[in-house]
Amino acid sequence: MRIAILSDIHGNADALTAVLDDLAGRSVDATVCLGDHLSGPLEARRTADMLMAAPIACIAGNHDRALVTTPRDRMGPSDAHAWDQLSGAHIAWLKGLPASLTVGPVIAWHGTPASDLEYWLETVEGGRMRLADRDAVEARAPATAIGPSSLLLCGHTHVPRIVRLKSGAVVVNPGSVGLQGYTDDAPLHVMQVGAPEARYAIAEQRCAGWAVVHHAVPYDTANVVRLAREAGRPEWASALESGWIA
Ligand SMILES: [Mn+2]
Repeated sequence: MRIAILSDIHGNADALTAVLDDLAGRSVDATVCLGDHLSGPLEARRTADMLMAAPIACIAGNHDRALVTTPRDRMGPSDAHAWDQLSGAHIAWLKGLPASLTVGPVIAWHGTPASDLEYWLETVEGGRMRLADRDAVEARAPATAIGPSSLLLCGHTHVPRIVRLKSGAVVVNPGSVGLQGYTDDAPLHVMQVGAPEARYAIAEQRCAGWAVVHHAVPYDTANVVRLAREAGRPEWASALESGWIA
């Protein structure tokens, strides 16, 4: 089995286009997308139209959940910007997204099995993100239904990683298609990849385990950087342009 893993597009239709073009030259059995598809100061409508038309199995992220559960006047700026572009059909699609999905030995979540807001493989410390301690990673894993050949997928943190559990199962975060840096609060921290390329991963099952390849796909960021600036989001513009938070 060979599976393409996308996550955290955040309305960046140009990055998604580059990833799908890159994928078109490779052969996979399935493509999954791990949520936070639309929120941000970019092109939510165009992104939703692309995802709804593509043979991609999508799950909901915390921002997708917020778009269908939070009143417009209580949304953050990223959710509100996306909401204003969406039609009833887009909202209906969002409402139908599951919180997790299983494809053979592959199980996908946005954050952890318990929460779409929790970081699985990272810990925030001193305002930065680092690889979580081994016990913390194990504690966040599902207690049942995984085995040594399981491939467990998560997104949400935008940090590409491969972590092997004591059970032999592998946890993969493909990184983010659309946004290579952000700041968040509670607690305040910065995430930055340090390069602007769109990220995704391909995992292939072999006798000895999963062979995982992380891809970094360059694309023309001029359009999304302009959109972020026009929306008054200089932090987004910086992350989109460079992968760093200025
Ligand atoms: Mn998220």
